[in-house]
Amino acid sequence: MSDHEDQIKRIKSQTQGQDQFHQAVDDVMEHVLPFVGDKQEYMDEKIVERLLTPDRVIEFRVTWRDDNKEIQTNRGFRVQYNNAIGPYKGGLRFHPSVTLDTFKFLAFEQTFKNALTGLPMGGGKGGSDFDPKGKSEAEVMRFCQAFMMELHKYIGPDHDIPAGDIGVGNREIGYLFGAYKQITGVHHGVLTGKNPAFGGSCIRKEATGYGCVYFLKDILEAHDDKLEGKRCAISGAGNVALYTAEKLIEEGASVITLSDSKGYICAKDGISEEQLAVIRTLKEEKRGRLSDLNEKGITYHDGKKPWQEEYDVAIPAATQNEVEIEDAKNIQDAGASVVCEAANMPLTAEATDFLREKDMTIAPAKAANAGGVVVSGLERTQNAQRLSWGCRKVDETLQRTMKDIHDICAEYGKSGDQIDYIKGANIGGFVSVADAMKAYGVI
Ligand code: NDP
Ligand code: 2IT
Repeated sequence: MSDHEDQIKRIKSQTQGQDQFHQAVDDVMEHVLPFVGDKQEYMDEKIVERLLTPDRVIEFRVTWRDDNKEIQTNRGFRVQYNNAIGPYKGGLRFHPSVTLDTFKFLAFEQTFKNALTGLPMGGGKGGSDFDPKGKSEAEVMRFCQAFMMELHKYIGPDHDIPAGDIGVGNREIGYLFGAYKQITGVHHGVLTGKNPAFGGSCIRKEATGYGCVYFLKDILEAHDDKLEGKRCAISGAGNVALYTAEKLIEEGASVITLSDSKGYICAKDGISEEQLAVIRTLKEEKRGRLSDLNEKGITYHDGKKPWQEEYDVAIPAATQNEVEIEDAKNIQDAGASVVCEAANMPLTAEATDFLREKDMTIAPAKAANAGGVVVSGLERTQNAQRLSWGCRKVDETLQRTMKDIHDICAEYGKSGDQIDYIKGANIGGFVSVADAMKAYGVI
């Protein structure tokens, strides 16, 4: 066993139960270890060993009062994983299932994703086991204020800049930013994903989904293929799924499915623009369920995932490990040739291995969904400049950056006349972080 494998084994035994973190580490190290093996400078500097532990983990209590005047207590987290390239940057997730493991895996992934963007951003992630579902507006607001009462001590525009993720959208960012401003008295770019009315960037809301579609287009072009006419199955019906769907339809592809945690909808001939607008109102404004939808040509499938339909491209956009081995087999049977990971780590390790063996092109999350953090980076730039850019400038920069990320993946992932995007993203992200760490010496 090599030194590195020994270190990974040691870290895993010291962090038992953090299975998602281990899965993310294994995914990256599968490609990074052979790459660093013959590079003395990375070996001498013990870069891999240093990257196995976050810079710091912050865990705190959030106490607030619900509408019945009862006191509620939740757990809050911020994992500041690595700030070699720039201040910690990454979203906040509010979901009842989260643990420290969730945030460690997400912050580890974010470190390499942010490096791929070429923007000066380190990796972090945080959030709470608070469940916004079924809570009143006033409860969500009070929770966000209580959460920020503690979080504000650890963040800042040159230190750590959170944004949204599952359960944290425009509304929550508004409450969080309002609380930060009230506590500190300062109005600056400490959060991204803000409403454009008070410092947010045009296209940030759409950016992850749009970026995913731009990346998919780049992949298809590299394979002498095109997006127009492709049938796409999407899981999820949140921020990322909805704006992926919007851009796909705009580009002439068809969106066959969307899903939420209770079931999926299917439109054999594709969801129309008008139907998507209805779905957006249902999910974004009414916070309803897909089962409430009543649209011609759209069927609802309770308790099922969308992968058994027929399509060319699978786009998991809900959550981690949602595509299990049986789903991977369905994706293969569906006749798909590309899986574009819009969610973070949406495939189990087993599902990834199965699809790689079948020569499926997999666009890994740290490249394919980087569009969100790219526009977050541009929001920081605009805030620092005290300017607000036009939508076209942001969108063009997003498209160009997704193409640059594609080219980094192609450079480091070339294998014969194929591109291994997972390998390319892992090594490409690692090299940037490792080179910065090397320059700082032993700290
Ligand atoms: P949202 O909260 O807007 O939507 C999440 C969607 O995923 C909902 O449809 C939700 O269904 C579904 N979902 C969540 N958890 C589960 C679960 N455990 N099982 C099944 N379905 C689930 O989140 P986003 O769209 O922002 O995030 C989706 C994914 O994209 C996440 O992996 C996130 O980390 C990633 N991502 C997000 C970015 C962003 O800018 N927002 C940027 C890059 C990546 P239901 O409503 O029923 O819970
Ligand atoms: O996973 C992600 O990249 C995000 N949730 C967005 C992070 C950000 O800082 O915009």
